[in-house]
Amino acid sequence: MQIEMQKLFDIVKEGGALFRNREEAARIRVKGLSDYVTEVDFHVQELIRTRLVQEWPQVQLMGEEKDNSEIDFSKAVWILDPVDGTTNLIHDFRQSAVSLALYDGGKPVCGVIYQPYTEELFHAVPCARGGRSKGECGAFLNGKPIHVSNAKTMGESLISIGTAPYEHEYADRNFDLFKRIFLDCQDIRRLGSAAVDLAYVACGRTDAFFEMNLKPWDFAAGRILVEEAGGTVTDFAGNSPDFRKKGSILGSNGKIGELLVERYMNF
Ligand code: 2AM
Ligand code: CA
Repeated sequence: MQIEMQKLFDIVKEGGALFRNREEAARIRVKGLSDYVTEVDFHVQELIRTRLVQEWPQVQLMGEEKDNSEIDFSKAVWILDPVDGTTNLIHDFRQSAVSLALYDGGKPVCGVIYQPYTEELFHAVPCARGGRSKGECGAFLNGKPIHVSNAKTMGESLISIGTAPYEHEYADRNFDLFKRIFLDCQDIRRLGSAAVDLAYVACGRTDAFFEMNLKPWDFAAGRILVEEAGGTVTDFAGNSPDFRKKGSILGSNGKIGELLVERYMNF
């Protein structure tokens, strides 16, 4: 299927502009432990859903704030997180993004991550699939090609972690892992948005990012970005993740991901 990327950019930017509504960001519902949704999340999803249906009426939508039980993954499906980094949004911490990916027949077609605070728009179109979308293939930040870092050792790596705050039963295991990695790398970061984390790996700001049990909309677009920027995205055992399911995600420049799996993640 053919997607005109500029249309998609306009849609995610329109959605991202709604992040600045502090009144709506203060209207919060608790979905689970450390798992929140605000009026902004619903508003952004509804706006983007409406626009996508206008442009591509045949494509299904999987979205964080809707029921997804009827999705047929053998056909085209948008995977949308209207606000990735909702806790950050609530605190006006300014590290949140719209994350939107398109998969068709189980294959990635394109991914877009838009960070409205910095007006940074990351996008990727897989080259291996023969340019299914109009425009160039590869990974880009505001239209310029991006690439993962060249870091080859732990000592030169800045590593972004995800704390899985909604699953405290893994806290001991997670923080033990963070400590072992922290002692060997340059430093660690905790941004609070898996989509932004993966976009930062894709453009080489960090060398790796990992978090347990992410949902498809947290990583669907970021995965395409990292892979098209020359990196890898796996689970903690180094295997390819299933974009339809919840799972642990490790995105990296390739080399640092290999080191993390070999030396630290073999619990
Ligand atoms: P969100 O802000 O869209 O909810 C933070 O640790 C990362 O985990 C964010 O990308 C966040 O996305 C995601 N997240 C929050 N709650 C989650 C849950 N219950 N399961 C999986 N990922 C979650
Ligand atoms: Ca979300």
